[in-house]
Amino acid sequence: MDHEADAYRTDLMTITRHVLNEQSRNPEARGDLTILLSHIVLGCKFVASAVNKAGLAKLIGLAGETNVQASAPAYQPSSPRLTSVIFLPCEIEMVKHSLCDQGEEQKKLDVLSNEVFVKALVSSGRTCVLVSEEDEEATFVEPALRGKYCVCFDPLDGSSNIDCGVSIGTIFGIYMIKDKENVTLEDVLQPGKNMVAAGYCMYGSSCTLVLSTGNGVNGFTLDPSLGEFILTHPDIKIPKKGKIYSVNEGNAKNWDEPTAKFVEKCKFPKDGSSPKSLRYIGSMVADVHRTLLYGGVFLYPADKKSPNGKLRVLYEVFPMSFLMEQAGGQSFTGKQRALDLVPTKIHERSPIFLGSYEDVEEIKGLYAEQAK
Ligand code: FDP
Repeated sequence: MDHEADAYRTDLMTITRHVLNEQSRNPEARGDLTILLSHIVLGCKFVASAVNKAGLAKLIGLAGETNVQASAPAYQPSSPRLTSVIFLPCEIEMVKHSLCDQGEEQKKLDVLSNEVFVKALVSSGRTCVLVSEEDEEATFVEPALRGKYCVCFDPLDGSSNIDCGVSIGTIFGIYMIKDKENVTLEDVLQPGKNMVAAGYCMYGSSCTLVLSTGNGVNGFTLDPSLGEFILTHPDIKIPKKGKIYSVNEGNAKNWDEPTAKFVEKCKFPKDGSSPKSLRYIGSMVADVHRTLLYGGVFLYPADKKSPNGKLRVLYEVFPMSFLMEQAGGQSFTGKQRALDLVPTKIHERSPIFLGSYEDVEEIKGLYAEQAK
C-alpha cells in the first residue's frame, strides 16, 4: 500500500457513502437500512473506543453481578435520541439488566456493549425485534419506535479474550419482519438465507468492519482521526482453497469421524500437497476474518460433549455464513448448508465448518461418505 499517496487521498469512500450507493441501486429503497446500519456503525465506534480504553478505565473484570434468569420487558429508552448512548461513569455501574445464559461470566465491557447496541438499535426507529447474546429473551421494541427490521447480534464476541488484549468483535445479522402489526418471535427464527445484511466489526490492531448487504462483501477500516470507517477491502473474495485450518484441537478426543479425518488430512495430506498450518485465536471474529482474507477453513464442530457444537446460530453461525457465501466460500453444519437451517429457539447452537469453497467441499465429502 502506498501510505504517502494514501495520506493525500481526497475521495474517501466512507461506509455511509458506500451503503447509500448500494441503496441507490434499488429504486424501492427508502433509506431505512442505511439509517439502521449507521446506528450499528455508531455502536461499533463506541465499543471500539471502550475496548481501547478498557485497561485504562478499569472496565475490565467481573461486573460484580451474577447473571440471573429473567424475562426482558419491552424496551423503553429514557430518551429515543442517540445521544443517550453516551454513558457517564456512574451510569456504567448502573447497567444491571443485561442477562447471560448458563451462568457464563459477564464482563463489564460485555454489559456496556450490549447496552450501547440495544439503545442505538432502538433509537434508530428501524427495528422491531432484537436478539442479543447477552439477553436471555428477545427484546420487542415498543410500537411507537418500531421499524421493519430484526437484528440478531453478539455485542462483544470472544469475550474470554478481553483480559489479554486479543482481538474481539461485534457480529450482527439483519432480517426484515414479516408483518409490522403482528410481530412475533417467528420473525427472528428465520433461516439464515433470508437475511438482508450481515457483518462484523473486529476490535484488533485496527478496527475493521466487514459488511454484506447481499451484493458481495466489503471491508472498512476505522480512521480514528476522522472517526469514519473507510473502504479498505473492496469486494472481498475468499481464495478457493486455503493453507490454514482453524479449530480448537483440545476437543479432538471427542470429535466425530469426519472432523477427525479432515484434520488428519490437513496435517498429513496424502496427495503430495503441503500440510496446512494451524491458526486458532479462539475469538470467532478474528478467526473468521483471517479465514476470509487468507482462505482456509474455520471449524467449531460437534463433539461427544457438545452435540450441537458451541457457536450460536442467530448471531454467530448465520452472519458469518452469509459473509462467507457472499465472498465465494461455503458454510456447512455437518448435515446441510448452514444458511438453510431453521432455528427453533433464539440461542440455538450449531456445529459449523466455513471457509474456502474447496476446503468445505472436502468436509462435505467426508460427511457424505460417513452417511453411506
Ligand atoms: P468466547 O467463549 O471467548 O466468547 O462463542 C464465543 C467464543 O468465544 C467464540 O468467539 C470463539 O470462536 C469460541 O467461543 C471459542 O471457544 P473455545 O474456547 O471452546 O475454543
